[in-house]
Amino acid sequence: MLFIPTLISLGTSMDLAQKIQQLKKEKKAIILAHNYQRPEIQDLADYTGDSIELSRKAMNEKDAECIIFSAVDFMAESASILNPTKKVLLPRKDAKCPMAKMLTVNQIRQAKTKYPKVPVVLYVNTLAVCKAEADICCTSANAVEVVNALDADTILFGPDKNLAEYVAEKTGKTLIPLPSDGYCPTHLRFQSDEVKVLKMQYPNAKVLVHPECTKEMRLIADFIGSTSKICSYAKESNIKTFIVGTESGILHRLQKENPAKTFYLAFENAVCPNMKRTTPKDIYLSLKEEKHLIDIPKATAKKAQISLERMFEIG
Ligand code: CIZ
Ligand code: SF4
Repeated sequence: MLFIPTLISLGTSMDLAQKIQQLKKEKKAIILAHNYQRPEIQDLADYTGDSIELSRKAMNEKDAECIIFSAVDFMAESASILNPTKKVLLPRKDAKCPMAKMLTVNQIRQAKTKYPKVPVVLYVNTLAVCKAEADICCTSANAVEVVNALDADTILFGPDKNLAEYVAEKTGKTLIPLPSDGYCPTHLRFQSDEVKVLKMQYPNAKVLVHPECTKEMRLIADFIGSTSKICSYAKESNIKTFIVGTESGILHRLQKENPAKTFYLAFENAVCPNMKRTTPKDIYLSLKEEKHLIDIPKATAKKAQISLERMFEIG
């Protein structure tokens, strides 16, 4: 029962795949796909991973001049900030993360005025203009480490309230959520009751949950981690069956990397519509017409880069 609603991989036609390969060579391009992308996009990509893993891959690809970043807006922005000499293209302009939109520059500035000595930690799921206002960024893979490393007991943290709550539990620090109720609509849909039903069917299964899920999901989890950490946990574990609480796209990578293991999505409709906008045809058009170029004003990019680099110094 590996169920991904309406997203059965149809693959990419030979013709289209060949054209993409040809254009990739001509443009000295690489294709990076987030773990939540459609299976056929993951299969086309040079690398699949989480947003920062992918940005760092791009940094190591010295000969690449162009990066097709198949994901959502803030991820392509991070790749562009970290790879200022390369063209970064987001194949679908309308692939936008609703959680990233929940935080505005004004909200950050107001919070800074209200709490002048409190450091601002922003999850990478923020737009570049917001990253530019942060003291440091974090991902779901290193948020606990980043907050622990700061010489402060109270921290402004945004935009995901669930991640803030999880990091507060792990570090014992006070995290003030910014905004007060930021969330990922896809991860919010997971419910512990559905996991309990699956656990009855598969009593030996381990439950792997993303920290963007609610507390009731975290309480039922055997392991809480980012997509990259969920992938390494599944690979290293001796267990053969897993119930997974994150976006559906991850199942393709998990199954591909662990053919002898079985993965069940904790909620069948855990689909992020923005992550699923991009199709192989969009990748082709993006390469051919060099669209949509991420173009962040230099001053903003520079400040956002500092927030990201501070994170790398820790994590
Ligand atoms: O940064 C990423 O890639 C996100 C948002 C998800 C994850 O946990 O990998
Ligand atoms: Fe944003 Fe959630 Fe979609 Fe990730 S899964 S891109 S956090 S809406």
